Amino acid sequence: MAMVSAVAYRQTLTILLVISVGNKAAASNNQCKDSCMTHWEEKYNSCYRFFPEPTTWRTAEDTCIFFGGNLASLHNEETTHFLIRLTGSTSNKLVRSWIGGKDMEKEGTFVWTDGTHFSYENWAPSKPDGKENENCLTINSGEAGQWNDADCAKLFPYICSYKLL
Ligand SMILES: [Ca+2]
Ligand SMILES: [Ca+2]
Repeated sequence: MAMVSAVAYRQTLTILLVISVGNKAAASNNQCKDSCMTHWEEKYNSCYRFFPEPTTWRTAEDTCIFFGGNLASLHNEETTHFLIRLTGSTSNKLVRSWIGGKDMEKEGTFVWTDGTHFSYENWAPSKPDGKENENCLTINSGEAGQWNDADCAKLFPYICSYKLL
């Protein structure tokens, strides 16, 4: 178990290092925090970026934290439509992706990792259905934009966001 964790940790560091090197130029050109960094898109005063590389939910959240944000939280239909487009999803092609909802602390009580209020919900029919085995939220399951709880160890692309100051 300890070895598995160590390997996962090293993989995380490697991923972060690669992302870090790739974004260094972009970050240094964005001293002002009133616009989004290169590769990030603005919506409602937050910046969003889709990461297509499938990872575990925890690694995804850690990567988002590295960029000063969290996995995306959702609070309205407009942002849902925005994220459908950002992930390249259509009614015929669903790109199931991690977002920041979790219920591992208390089964059935979902919270957002960015600390915002969990009020808007967009579950696919008969979801959530995973009980204690599925404690992490994905978008684009069932229909585009709809949510499904998933095993946090599964590998999916993910969406990070951070708030503009
Ligand atoms: Ca659960
Ligand atoms: Ca499920």
